[in-house]
Amino acid sequence: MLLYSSLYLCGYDISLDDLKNFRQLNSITPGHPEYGMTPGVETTTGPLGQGIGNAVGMAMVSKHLAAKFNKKDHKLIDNYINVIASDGDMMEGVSHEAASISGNLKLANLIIFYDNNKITIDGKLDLAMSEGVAKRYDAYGWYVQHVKDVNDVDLLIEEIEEIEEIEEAKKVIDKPSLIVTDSHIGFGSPNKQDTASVHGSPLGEEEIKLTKQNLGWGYED
Ligand SMILES: Cc1ncc(C[n+]2csc(CCOP(=O)(O)OP(=O)(O)O)c2C)c(N)n1
Ligand SMILES: [Mg+2]
Repeated sequence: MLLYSSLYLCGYDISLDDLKNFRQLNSITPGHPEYGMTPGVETTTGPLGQGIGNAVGMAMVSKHLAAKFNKKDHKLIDNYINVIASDGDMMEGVSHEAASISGNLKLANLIIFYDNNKITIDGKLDLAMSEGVAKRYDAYGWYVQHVKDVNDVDLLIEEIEEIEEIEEAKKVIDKPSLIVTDSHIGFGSPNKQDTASVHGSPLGEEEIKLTKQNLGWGYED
């Protein structure tokens, strides 16, 4: 929904009705985005870890094109590949291999934001994983930073102004970057925040009301 709503706000050919049809059969806003189905969706995702594999491929291509076409005073290719990845992405083997080779290739144009909400579809993350992801990426040769609470907007602004994780990440020219961002799934929902039940199901009418109250959200729609 973050992807689709961002595309909608950026003027892509996606309507409010398409957003309301999120995750419905035959809608152009399926739970797993698909290349060729939705304007602005440039790669198919869904299998956990695959997005990290895609991103590493994109970062490699970008580096290759830069090496081929950039001139000393004219940088035609200088883009970054920004990724939002989840606990499940960090679990999957494909992401381990992709992260390893991108450390080896020093893909400094790659920045992964790890949504460290410690919840998966099955429940608490430690049912299945308790490793130190940050240390693992450090060992692969990544530049690792930490944002303590992305849902605390004041703290986030303060931290970003203070440490400027993103600018900092861009200054590192010989390592890909991992920014571990601690977060709460279902933020603001009094009964469902930090639970697996909010991973893919709608909150429900009553809980939406309570969440809006809790967040001081004055709109009815
Ligand atoms: C390879 C693979 N295995 C299983 C699934 C099914 N699945 C979808 S989401 C998910 C885990 C969700 O947890 P997380 O990645 O932490 O996302 P969050 O709920 O925190 O947004 C699983 C196992 C999948 N999409 N891909
Ligand atoms: Mg999670």
